[in-house]
Amino acid sequence: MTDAAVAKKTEVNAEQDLTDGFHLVIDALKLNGIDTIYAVPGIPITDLCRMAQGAGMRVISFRHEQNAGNAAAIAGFLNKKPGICLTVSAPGFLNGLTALANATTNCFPMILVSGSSEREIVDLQQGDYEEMDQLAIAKPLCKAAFRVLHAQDIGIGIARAIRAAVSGRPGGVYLDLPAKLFPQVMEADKGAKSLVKVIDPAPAQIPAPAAVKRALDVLKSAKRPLIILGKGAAYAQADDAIRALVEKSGVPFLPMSMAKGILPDTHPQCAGAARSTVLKDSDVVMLIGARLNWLLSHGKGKTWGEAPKKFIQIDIEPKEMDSNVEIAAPLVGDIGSCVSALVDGMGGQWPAPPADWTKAVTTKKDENIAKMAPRLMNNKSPMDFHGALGALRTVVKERPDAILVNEGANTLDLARGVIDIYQPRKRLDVGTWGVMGVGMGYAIAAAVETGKPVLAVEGDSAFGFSGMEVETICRYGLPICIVVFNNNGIYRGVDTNPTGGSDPSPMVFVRDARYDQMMEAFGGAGVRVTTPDELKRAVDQAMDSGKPTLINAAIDPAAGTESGRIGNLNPQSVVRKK
Ligand code: ADP
Ligand code: TPW
Ligand code: MG
Repeated sequence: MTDAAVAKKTEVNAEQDLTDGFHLVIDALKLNGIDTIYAVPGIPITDLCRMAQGAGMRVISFRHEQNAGNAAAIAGFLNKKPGICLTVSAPGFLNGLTALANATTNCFPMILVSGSSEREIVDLQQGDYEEMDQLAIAKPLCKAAFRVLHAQDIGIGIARAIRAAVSGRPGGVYLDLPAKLFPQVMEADKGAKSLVKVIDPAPAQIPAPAAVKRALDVLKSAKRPLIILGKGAAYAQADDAIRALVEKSGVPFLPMSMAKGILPDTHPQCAGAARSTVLKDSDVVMLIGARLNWLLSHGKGKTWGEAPKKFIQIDIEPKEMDSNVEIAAPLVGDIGSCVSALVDGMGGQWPAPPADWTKAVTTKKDENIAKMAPRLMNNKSPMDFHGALGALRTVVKERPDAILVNEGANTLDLARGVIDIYQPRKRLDVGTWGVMGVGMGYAIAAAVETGKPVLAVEGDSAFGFSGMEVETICRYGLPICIVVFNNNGIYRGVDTNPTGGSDPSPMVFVRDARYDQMMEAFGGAGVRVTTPDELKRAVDQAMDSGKPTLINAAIDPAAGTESGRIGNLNPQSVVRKK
């Protein structure tokens, strides 16, 4: 057909036998079971947002792309299928890119779909509207990056993006869709045939039997074994197999932050409250979906003590093995398959670890829990972190199916230790980068994807990075309760300007800021509390009502410590003049 004939046909007969790039993108996503898009609309994807909603997809429209991107990333983590973030070109794309890079770093599957300007103009750098070579910029920050130039390639492009995001080690994928693609018209039946339903997007990766045997031999040789569960284990959704392995082996387990709840923190074998002891004194450590990165002190040094260690590591990414120390028994495969193979290989009877080890761990853990208990029960005003967290710990105990989102420094590090988690994938936080700004994006996606109540525990600084999304929360009426730990600043609210000048210290904010009024501005509920009892009552009420709520919790500005629990990574001047 000539262009003129196509145009005529479009007008007359659009419904019956023509389709275009807009429809094909939507149809391709839907065909692959993707029903939600996290977006900020604008040229050239405005109509795509509108039409996706028209086609029955959930389109959650954000105030900033970074938050939409974080939402897509955590949706990917929760669902084991890529979350979709949709942005406009150059600035919108760049705003989404931080989230794409963060998703890749954390092994969360997401696809950043960005509209882009006209290729011919971009490549000659002739100054198009929002001109940028987005594909080239995205490439080093994600697992894979693709561009689709022709409507008939949309199906393949989306299929490749989905498979790249979820197969092997999951991660971020960039998909570049130039403005000109969307109105490209094609015959509807040809369009439908061009779509691809991805078959088995994340195929099982079965470990070799010899590798399974090697791992079991090393485990059996242990006098002081330890299992470390990472967020890869939470992602894998192999909860029953993991529980079987832990319980059959009798080995103490230590959950990394987002792996808390795969087995409840109150499980008798949980060694969370004896972390330093088990890291230092163990002799065989089985890592399941956890990397030996900075969060585990790279598997060496003081944290890991003098005792020689042997590591068994389960990971889908072969290159992860020996990344920091020698891995005595690498087990490459998907966690479900690897853990099931281990359980099968253990047979009917498996020797319990030496009782002196398990007893030592339990004793240490009970001691630490007992030491902490009175601090969590204090009802001081202004609150310290422990008093406030003691109240929230009870809330989560009473509402184990709620999802906890957590960011900040003291607010993060202390909450991680204090608040027990009882079910898998119920704790979402700053992850591998320790990044601030994931809070509202994660909270929104958690509510949208699961329909469960969300409790977001936020440092006042952390909250500020994505705080404008309270409007989004109110607009969609999401059951999210935000608690801002308001200590007037980053780490603490007591720093002063060393020169005595009128500028405040870079570490402090407006004193006693009314974050609660931000929520009220958009029709949600805002509450200010000053004691743990008030805090508990306010959170209970918010969670019972399901209404968007922000609780401004006044925390003693002097209570926190510099950098929370990772002060050791914070370089400080030794020749400070002021
Ligand atoms: P944490 O921060 O909790 O210690 P990491 O993000 O460092 O966890 O590690 C997660 C690991 O899990 C990554 O190395 C990733 O390759 C791995 N992983 C993710 N999904 C799977 C899976 N389905 N099977 C096996 N390994 C996985
Ligand atoms: C994207 C650096 C780490 S923690 C933090 C910042 C700015 C805020 C700590 O203050 P908060 O918590 O949230 O009030 P609290 O309870 O200790 O007072 N930019 C990014 N990521 C990081 N990690 C930083 C800056 C940082
Ligand atoms: Mg603070």
